[in-house]
Amino acid sequence: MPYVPRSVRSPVTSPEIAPEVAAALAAGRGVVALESTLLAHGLPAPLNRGVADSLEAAVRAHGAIPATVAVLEGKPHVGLDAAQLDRVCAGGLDKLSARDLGVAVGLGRSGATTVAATVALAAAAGIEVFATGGLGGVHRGARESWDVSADLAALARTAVLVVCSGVKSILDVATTLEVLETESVPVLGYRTDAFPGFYRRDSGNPVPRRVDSVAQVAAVWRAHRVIGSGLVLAQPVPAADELDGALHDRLLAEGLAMVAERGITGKDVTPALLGHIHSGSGGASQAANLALVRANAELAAKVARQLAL
Ligand code: PSU
Ligand code: MN
Repeated sequence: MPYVPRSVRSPVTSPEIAPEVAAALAAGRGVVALESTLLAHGLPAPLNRGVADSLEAAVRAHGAIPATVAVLEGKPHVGLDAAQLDRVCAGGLDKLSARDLGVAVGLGRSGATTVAATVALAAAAGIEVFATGGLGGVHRGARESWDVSADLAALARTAVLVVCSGVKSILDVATTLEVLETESVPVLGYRTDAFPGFYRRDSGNPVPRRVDSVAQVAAVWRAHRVIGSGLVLAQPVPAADELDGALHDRLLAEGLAMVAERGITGKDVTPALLGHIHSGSGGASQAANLALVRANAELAAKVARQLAL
């Protein structure tokens, strides 16, 4: 972060690191950061609590240590215990983007962290691999609304490798890819030539570069990370869990109309759209969401392990 005197310290740059995570970092083992907004604001309770466990288990199963991130009573945490995960999944937490971290600390609030906030805290803790579902990006209609996720700005200034299933299909995907190019964020397709569309395997856009092995990912990351920007490693939802295309397009169109009609803006847009798709698809979109996040956590663990070799 530029123009800040080195003597200035804050919990935002010195988060509380769980003992197991601190030990893994000290030993040079692979660690994967996980965000909490997808749990608290992207999925309903009590489903989200099981997802929290299954993501952490997926990371462990592939030889890395998970570190779920949140702010509790004004304290940023990297790595949560079971009771803290209960708290995150119980509801009522703020949705914290990067700009909200200082506000939450200063006012003693509790909140789940978005991609933008999570990568800031993960980087502060010394973690460079992160897994999520779908990145935030440029919203449809952003030419009027100026609604562009802070996730993009965070990737522009943070050296972190984000494993995701592309950007959320509720967004203007082509424009989001343009912004990632402008911000010097490389985009790699993992065993795909098509940039994934979150619930769908193909967003209709090509990936700038395809990779087929974790060793290739690690080689690119080792060379890129000194630049200071992040990297997107995009993996499509498993084929068996992909949401039906016609159903997806119908629910998305309905959701966009509902958001416009109700005047929903700002940070409430994404949860409202995901909620509409989840409730309208009879569980199919949730199944897709769970499958893709779990697969991303697994791939992130493999990358973190490779980087720790
Ligand atoms: N991935 C998911 N579900 C989610 C998100 C990602 O599978 O809910 C969250 C992430 O936390 C991401 C946020 O940072 O959506 C983007 O919100 P916004 O568009 O308001 O920036
Ligand atoms: Mn927004």
